[in-house]
Amino acid sequence: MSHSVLSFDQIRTAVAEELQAAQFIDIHTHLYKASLGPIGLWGIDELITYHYLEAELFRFSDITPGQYFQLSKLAKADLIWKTLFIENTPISEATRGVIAVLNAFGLPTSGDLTEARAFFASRNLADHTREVFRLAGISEAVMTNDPLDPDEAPAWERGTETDPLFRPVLRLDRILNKWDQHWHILRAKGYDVHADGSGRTMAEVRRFLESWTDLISPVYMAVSLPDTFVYPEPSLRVRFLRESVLPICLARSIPMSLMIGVRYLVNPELKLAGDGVGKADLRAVERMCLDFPENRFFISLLSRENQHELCVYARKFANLMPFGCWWFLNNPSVVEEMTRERLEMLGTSFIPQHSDARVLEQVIYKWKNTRRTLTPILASTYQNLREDGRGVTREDIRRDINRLFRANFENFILPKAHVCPHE
Ligand code: FIX
Ligand code: ZN
Repeated sequence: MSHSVLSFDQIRTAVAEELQAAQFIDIHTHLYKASLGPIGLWGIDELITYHYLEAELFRFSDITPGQYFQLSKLAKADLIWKTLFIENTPISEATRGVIAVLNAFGLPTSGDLTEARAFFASRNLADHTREVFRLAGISEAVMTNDPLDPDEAPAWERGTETDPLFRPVLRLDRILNKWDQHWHILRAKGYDVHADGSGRTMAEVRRFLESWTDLISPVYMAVSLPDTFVYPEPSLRVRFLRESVLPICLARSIPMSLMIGVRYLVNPELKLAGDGVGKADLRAVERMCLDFPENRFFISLLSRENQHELCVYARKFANLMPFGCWWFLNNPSVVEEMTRERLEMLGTSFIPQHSDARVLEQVIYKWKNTRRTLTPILASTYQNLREDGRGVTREDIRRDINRLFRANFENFILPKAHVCPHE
């Protein structure tokens, strides 16, 4: 295969083509494999009632959240469509995303939702999912699986089919952040746990997590944490992390994903759309990486103000893998800043993006946007390299894109002994 050096002007086209051709791994989503039952969201009415769009609706419409949440799903979607897509121009990231999905299926992007509803109603979910992944250019999506979710857990306990398009994750928010509301569920399942963490609580939570690790084989464990997260501190959350969670992650060679910086329900009336953002104290990440040098940590932070210091910490700790432009950061203007500083400080040793998709078809626009935003960033980076004296080939670009969007994740979730030395 020719390894010819690209000209300055050929680089951008080569980057665009290689990004388009590459199949990405979407390392954090809220999508579900079909055998978990009807908890997975898909179709036009779910796309339009995405909580990002609900937040935007209340800025344009006089309807109150209380009135809105009384409406049926179809009525909510009709109101959002009329308000954000007809009476106003859909130029925000989330509204434009719905347009991109409709366009990807050749559906009208104006008028009413009749044709779109008929289209999605006609789709077979398994075939539709494969088509959506093809359009998005992803080979698999990593789920968010909650062992204490009453809508999800029973399906896992009854037994589910493995689906190569979806990878499981054990999500721990109900244990680590809401123990007071959930300890009794573990007790009812026969685990000798207590509200105050006394007695055999830590060992029993470890036993519960070990049983779920055996049941679902998660590729990592995960938790979202508030901007106020502190480590170390004399809290139950930190005790669970130190005595239950991280020891299992180490024993099973499973990374821990910490997603830090949420200010939960700053406006409770907005429900899922009510969360805000706060700058976190990353000395917590520093100490965890130091205290648990054999553990591996995926880290995603919600505050733009935390991003540069996260790059610095990633240069200090090889067991720290920065990933994604999370939630309020997943907008081209911020993605550009974050990706440029990561490339400048980390080379290709990070994971640029995840979709966080909650509705199946969102992966189409979220990954289209990622390719569109990253093309000029990667191209200018390679052009600088060329000008500084090292030619760039298409094979370089292909290898780097594979590392950014596949190999960094695949290697990080593999037991340490299995990492291929040349990767
Ligand atoms: O904690 C999380 O996984 C967050 O991504 C979600 O809670 C959040 O609502 C979301 O979907 C952001 O994109
Ligand atoms: Zn998420």
